[in-house]
Amino acid sequence: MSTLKRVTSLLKDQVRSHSGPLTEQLVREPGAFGLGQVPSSTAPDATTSMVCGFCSTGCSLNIHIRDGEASNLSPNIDYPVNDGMACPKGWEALAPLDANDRASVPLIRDRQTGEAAEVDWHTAATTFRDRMKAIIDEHGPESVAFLSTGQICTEEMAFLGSFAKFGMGMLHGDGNTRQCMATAVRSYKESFGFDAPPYTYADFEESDVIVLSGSNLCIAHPIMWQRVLKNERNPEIIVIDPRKTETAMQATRHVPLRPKSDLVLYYGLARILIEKDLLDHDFIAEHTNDFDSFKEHVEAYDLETVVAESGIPAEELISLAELIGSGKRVSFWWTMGVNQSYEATRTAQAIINLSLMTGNIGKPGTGANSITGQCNAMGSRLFSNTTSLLGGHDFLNDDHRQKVADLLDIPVDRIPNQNSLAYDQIIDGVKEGKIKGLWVIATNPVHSWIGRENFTETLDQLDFLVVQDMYPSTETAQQADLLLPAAAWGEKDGTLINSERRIGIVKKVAKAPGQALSDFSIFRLLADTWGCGDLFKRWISPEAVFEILQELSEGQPCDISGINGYEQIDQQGGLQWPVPKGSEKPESQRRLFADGKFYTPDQRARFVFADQLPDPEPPCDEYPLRLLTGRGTSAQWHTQTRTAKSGVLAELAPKKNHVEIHPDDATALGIVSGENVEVTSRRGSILIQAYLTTTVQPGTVFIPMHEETTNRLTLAVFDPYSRQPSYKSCAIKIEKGPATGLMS
Ligand SMILES: Nc1nc2c(c(=O)[nH]1)N[C@H]1C(S)=C(S)[C@@H](COP(=O)(O)OP(=O)(O)OC[C@H]3O[C@@H](n4cnc5c(=O)[nH]c(N)nc54)[C@H](O)[C@@H]3O)O[C@H]1N2
Ligand SMILES: Nc1nc2c(c(=O)[nH]1)N[C@H]1C(S)=C(S)[C@@H](COP(=O)(O)OP(=O)(O)OC[C@H]3O[C@@H](n4cnc5c(=O)[nH]c(N)nc54)[C@H](O)[C@@H]3O)O[C@H]1N2
Ligand code: SF4
Ligand SMILES: [Mo]
Repeated sequence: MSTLKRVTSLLKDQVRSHSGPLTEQLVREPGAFGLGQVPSSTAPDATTSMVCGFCSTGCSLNIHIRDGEASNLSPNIDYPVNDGMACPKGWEALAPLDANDRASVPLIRDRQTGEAAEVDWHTAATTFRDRMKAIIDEHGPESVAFLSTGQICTEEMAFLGSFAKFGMGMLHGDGNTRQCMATAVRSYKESFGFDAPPYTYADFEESDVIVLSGSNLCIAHPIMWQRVLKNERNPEIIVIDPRKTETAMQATRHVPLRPKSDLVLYYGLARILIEKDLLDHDFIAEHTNDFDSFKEHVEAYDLETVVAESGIPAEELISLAELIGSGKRVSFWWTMGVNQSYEATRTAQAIINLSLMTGNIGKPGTGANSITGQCNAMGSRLFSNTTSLLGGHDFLNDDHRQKVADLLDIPVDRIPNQNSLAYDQIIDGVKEGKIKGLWVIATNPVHSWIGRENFTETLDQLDFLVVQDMYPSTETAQQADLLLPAAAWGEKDGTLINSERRIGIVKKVAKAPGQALSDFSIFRLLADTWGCGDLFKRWISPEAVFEILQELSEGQPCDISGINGYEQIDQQGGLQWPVPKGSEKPESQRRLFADGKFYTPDQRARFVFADQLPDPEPPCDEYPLRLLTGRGTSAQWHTQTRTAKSGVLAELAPKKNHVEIHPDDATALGIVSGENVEVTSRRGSILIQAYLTTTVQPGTVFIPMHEETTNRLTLAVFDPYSRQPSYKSCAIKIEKGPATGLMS
């Protein structure tokens, strides 16, 4: 019997006992639930293209299908993002699907014995319903929450957020996009009136001056870096990063500022621009508000202060400001070195302010451009129903709630009129025993959450932990009371939105293992079992949900109501929002704000600024070094549940976890390269190999985030506006470790 037939018949046996529209459909149409052949439109031997499911670049990959199953891939040469290129993760994107530890059947874990028993989907879905309902009945809707992701399809995120909040009555749900993009969201909303990254990747090629702040493009977005290299204008490439990263090495200028001195640096640059009158006065007058008070604010950031705090010499600061002020087309790009800080939002806005005051926005090669991280972080920002109500709406706005209720044909009182707790507040809720049921989808917080030294104990306090993942082996899945096995990228249909607002298609080109279902189908099954399937009558397929999202977006800045189904997206090389109804065939590269009109009520951008905040944990006598964390290599993805499954990628990754130390610090500590050392923060201690390098400044060290132990050290502090974790700084000490053993 073929695998497909075996799986289908197995599934039929298992769901036969349960009646109900959903499970009947499951038996009738296994394909609709992620089981079955690749799409019928794809011939048994064919090539189809889809966007990559790792990073937010959104490269298109040609998937070569043999005997109805993806057999190989190559980068698409006809896509406006990657022009025929892919990074190692893209080339190896199919490998994680074949891993031998894929989750293929739902599991229920016995807490006493720790043993996990295989169950059928009916048991899994009714267990989910009964245990979550029991918690809600006893402790109220605030006692359950979900933590989601930027790595599933937009339609899936929307279904999850809608089922959880409108169907189950949950009030609290957040996602790993909080760890990643919350700062950009908040700063854009305040400065531009909507969460709207304005750029298109062509801007990399059309700039004269490219300023990269806290962004290691060569490692984290290698194909964006390839776009930079295609720039024929001989651009100045300025990298503002305390480390001499791979990107800094390739740049024309590296600005090795002291960690966490960005705000002072950008205010200082603004002051020089004002002093030297390198401003776009017309743009400021016609399209912005609050410049005069900003000008007053930056008065305090004189050269002496900025030199002292940033460590960048005065002449370097002046020449940097002159480059920015006199460049015709200056683009500012930032990533986690900015977003992940205790004063992240105001820092991002300080960058936005530089672009506004020099009029570098809305024109080719310009912009205040936040680069996203995960393949669908942008989808989650707009449609996950977590921080904002579906389609960038506001839970606190009665008109928005009514509009969404009418469009979805659900009672308005199903839509919460309060904001969800943020990720850290949900975790606090678990610690305090207020949140007793938690559903974790496509994220691995036991590894990735900040300062998580007691995280496993925290999760143990829950009455019920549900994890929905493609592997049962992740650090978080191993703790689950109920594991829901999910189909992965390549095994399901839907859309992802990349960094430049481009909606791209993903397709089912491989069968999910065993009984694993697409996240979409899991949400359908759970909604039906919960008894609220009626609310989601129209939510029958990813494309049907895409249509609903189009309706919800109408009239919003992210209006996509004019897209003619998946087919148009597929044929046109992805589509950048907005595409309102009646749009002409959209150009393949589009940026926002060409008319100088922003999304604020008076259509003007705002200069937003604030005083510096105190560093929550500066180095001190006991912990004299500063720890930075981030991406290690282009072959490693986050907690490595996927990339570790590829032999090729594993070969490209470091064999041992390591801490990068400056030789001066190492000498002072008597440490040689390759030696075991103990790195200790106020929260914990880890053993790790020392790697001596001058890419880090004396007094700072760097540990990649890919190793499970890194976040035992980090300090759980958050930006007050975005509540994004400050992953990139805490105080540590290093001591010589045991001579042998214990190393990972
Ligand atoms: N290979 C690979 N690619 C990825 C990912 C991955 O895991 N692996 N993850 C994706 C995701 S989700 C994201 S969010 C992006 C992240 O992409 P990036 O933000 O580019 O990556 P990071 O290494 O986290 O951080 C960037 C830089 O910030 C610097 N930094 C630290 N502190 C400061 C500071 O105070 N000021 C300044 N200016 N810089 C500072 C660090 O030295 C680091 O080089 O990458 C995406 N791409
Ligand atoms: N110290 C430190 N920590 C950090 C960072 C840092 O710079 N420093 N960066 C932070 C950032 S920016 C991010 S984005 C986070 C990332 O942190 P995580 O989200 O925890 O990392 P991932 O390894 O990407 O986890 C994704 C999970 O989803 C599963 N998965 C993949 N595809 C699917 C699917 O289609 N369906 C389902 N159901 N599951 C799927 C994977 O197996 C994996 O378990 O880490 C954060 N943590
Ligand atoms: S750059 Fe990002 S989207 Fe492109 S192939 Fe690599 S991981 Fe995939
Ligand atoms: Mo991220």
